[in-house]
Formats: sequence, C-alpha cells, structure tokens
Amino acid sequence: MELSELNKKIASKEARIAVIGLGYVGLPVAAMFAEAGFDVLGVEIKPERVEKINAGISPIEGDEPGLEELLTKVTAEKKLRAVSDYAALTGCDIVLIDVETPVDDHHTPRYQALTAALRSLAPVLKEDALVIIESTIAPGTMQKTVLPLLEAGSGRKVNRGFSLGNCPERVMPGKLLANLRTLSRVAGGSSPQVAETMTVLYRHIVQADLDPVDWVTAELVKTVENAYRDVQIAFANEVAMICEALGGDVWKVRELVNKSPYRQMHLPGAGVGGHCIPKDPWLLAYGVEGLGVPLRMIPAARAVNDGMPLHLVSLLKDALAQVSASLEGSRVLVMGYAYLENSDDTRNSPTQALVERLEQLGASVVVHDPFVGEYQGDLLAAAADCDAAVVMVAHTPYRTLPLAALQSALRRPVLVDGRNLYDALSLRAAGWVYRGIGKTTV
Ligand code: SAJ
Repeated sequence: MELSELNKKIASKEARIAVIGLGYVGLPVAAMFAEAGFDVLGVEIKPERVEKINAGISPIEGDEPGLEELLTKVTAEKKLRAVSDYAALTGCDIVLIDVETPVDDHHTPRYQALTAALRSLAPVLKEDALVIIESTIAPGTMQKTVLPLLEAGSGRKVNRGFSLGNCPERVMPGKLLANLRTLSRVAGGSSPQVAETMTVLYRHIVQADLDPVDWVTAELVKTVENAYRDVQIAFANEVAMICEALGGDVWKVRELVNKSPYRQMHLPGAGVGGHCIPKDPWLLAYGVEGLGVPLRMIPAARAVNDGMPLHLVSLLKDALAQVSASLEGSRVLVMGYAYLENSDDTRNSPTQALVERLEQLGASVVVHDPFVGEYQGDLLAAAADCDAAVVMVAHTPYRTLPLAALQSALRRPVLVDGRNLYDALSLRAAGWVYRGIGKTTV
C-alpha cells in the first residue's frame, strides 16, 4: 500500500491501529484513537492489565481525569481491544510502540523492552505498514537500533516495504489525556512524506501543533526539553547553596530575579524525581557517546540535583547538633515519598536517597505520605518518638499542618524544610530548630 493509500485509510478511519505497551502513554493514546473512530488493538505483555483494560478498567494508578470513562466507552463499543499475542498485529496498518526505555545505574539506556517489541513485531508487520516509536529514546536510536531490527525482521526496506517514525509524547501523571490533546508534538519521519502522513494521523487526537521533521530532530527535541528543565532546576539548587553560605534567602532572591524580564529561575528543592527528568538528560548524553562532544553541564546538573537529598541530610545533622543530638540513633519523620506534590507517583523519588543515607548514618526512619498508600496515616502519630521531621514533598496537606501539635508530638523541635513550605522566622519564634533549603541557618 502506497503512502497515498494509507493517507486515504487514515482519512476514512479505516486504518487499523495497534499500540504496543498499554502504560502511562500507550493506554491513553489507544483510547483516544479509538474515541476518534479507529479500530485499535492494544498489545500488552501483562495479562492482568489486558484483563482490566478489556473490562473497561484503567490499570493506571492515581487520578487521571476522564481516562476510566473513556476506556469504558471505547471498550464497550469494541473500538479498543487488548491482547497479549503479537500475531493479531498482522492486520494493522499503523503500529505505535510505547514501551519503557529506562536508563541503568551507569546511565546507559536499557532497550530490552523496545528491542523485544521490535523483534516480535517485525515478522508479523503488514506490508506497507507505518511503525511509530512514541517512547523517549536517545538521539541515534531510530537509525542504529530501530531501523535495523525492523528491516532484518521483516525482510523489507524502510520507505519501500514499510514506513517508520518517531513521535515523542509530553504526558504528565494526572494530565495524561489533557497533555496528549493540547501539547504540540514533533513527527519525525523516515521521509518528509512519512512525516506528513504522521501529522495527518495525529491530527485525529492532537489539537496543538504537529511539526513534521526528520527523526533525529524528533529524538533531540524530547531529550533536550527535559535536559533543559534539569539544568534549570540544578541552577536554582546551586543558587540555594550560595544563599545558605551567604545568609541569603533563595526564595526571595528567585522572586526578585524573576521580576526581571525574560528570567524564569526554577524552584530549588529536595531533589528531582519522576519518570522523565532524571532519565532524559542521560538519553541525550548517550546519543553523543564516543563522538568526542565534551558534555559538562548536563552531567553536572544531574549531580547537583541528585545531591539535594544528601544536602538535606547535612542540614538535619546541623539542626540536631544544635539540640545536642546526632543522626546516629535518632528517629526521623520523613514527610513525602511521591516525586511530585499531590501525586501518588513514586518513580525515582528523591526520598529514597535521603532514607538510604539516613539509615547508613545510623538513624531510623518513619516515612509518611498522604498520597502514597503504604505511607498514609495519622502524621502526628507517626511523629511520636521521632527526633526530627524532614519535608521532602510540597503536598498541600503539609502546608496547613498544625505545627504546634507536630512540635508537641516530636521528641525534639527539629524541622528541615526541603520545599519552602514554612516561614523560618515564625517557626524559630515558635521554638523550632528550623533549617530550609536555600535559607540562612540562623
Ligand atoms: N522540580 C524542582 N524544581 C522545579 C521543578 C520541578 O525541584 O522547578 C522537581 C519536582 O519536585 C519533581 C521533579 O523535579 O521531583 C520533576 O518535576 P516536573 O514538574 O518536571 O514533573 P515531571 O517529571 O512530571 O515532568 C513532566 C515532563 N513532561 C514530559 O516529559 C512530557 C516535563 O518536561 C514537564 O515540564 C513537566 O511534566 C510539566 O511541568 O508539565
């Protein structure tokens, strides 16, 4: 089928779409194409997820406005069906791949899920089908990893026997459907014509700009935009260190700096977690590995941000010393395990590094988080027998805490504030030994 044929089938919605990997990205994408009127086949390796999805139940935790209702609708209309078997893909004209692309402890991409999906897909890939990688990948991955696997496995050549593209997404937990609908996307095609066809396809679910590009540009846009954010946050964290050393208040400094036009200093904090920001800078760096590009800022920003939980430990040590106590043998109440405020998502949580360091130094830890199941419960009860409290996440319930009650519940009036939730002066006036990221210690 020529591209013109495929374009017609997309326009008439006869094109059969498959989505491999029904997670945070794949599931809403599959549901949205089904809602747009396409027959969509979801391929998912976890049988329990297949079962839930076919029953119209979303397996995604956390509050995702509209997703469950949409899923119920499109599965009831038989527009979306989930399976585990790749054989069903033989009839699909378009295949989207949304599998995980993590990096390991050495910051090297782990493409096992991606290569496994490609190896399973290639032999059953329909003649002239369009394959689109939506997962975030290092620049160069389309050319060096994806293309060879598909050509070898299908016995066909790109732009002759099949088309290929990269279309990264910009989802965020809690806004999956909204972000997919309203944020622009780049469509990186194996040829300009393929890129155009991709924009025709995505126009059915995306209301924002769809920019046809080559696939290296698509790989770069996604990894660069998140590396950019990581560097911006690291800069704010480094300024916080400067303010602590000089007796300043980084939050005041940031507020006044941002009054200057074209300045947008980010928020310092207890660390950078989540499924994107800690990972994507390393994918970008991997794209130029061995090419002699002297990367200094991107790895340094990662080191600064990964160091913030450890900096909180040193602030806590300093505060405990002020009440003649030490970390060794202390019991610490850690407030917040999610990576983001008012979320239950704990992926790459900065709190993990804090807990590990505290335990290495001989402290015991009680974790509390109003949004994460295993850490929910009465905060004041959790505070009993603790010598200090450390705030890691700016959850709204923590902003309105009865601080006098917390102080009475703790054995010592020590509080370390990783997210600028409290005012230093008023806490100190109320008898707290208070430390805050980017704030003077006296
Ligand atoms: N953080 C800071 N200071 C800041 C901003 C964030 O310390 O100024 C920390 C957060 O506490 C969190 C981590 O960084 O631990 C990540 O926060 P985030 O707001 O970037 O949230 P994410 O990880 O969900 O980022 C996603 C990304 N979107 C995609 O990759 C598609 C990111 O590019 C977006 O900018 C962000 O959502 C958003 O704000 O939409």
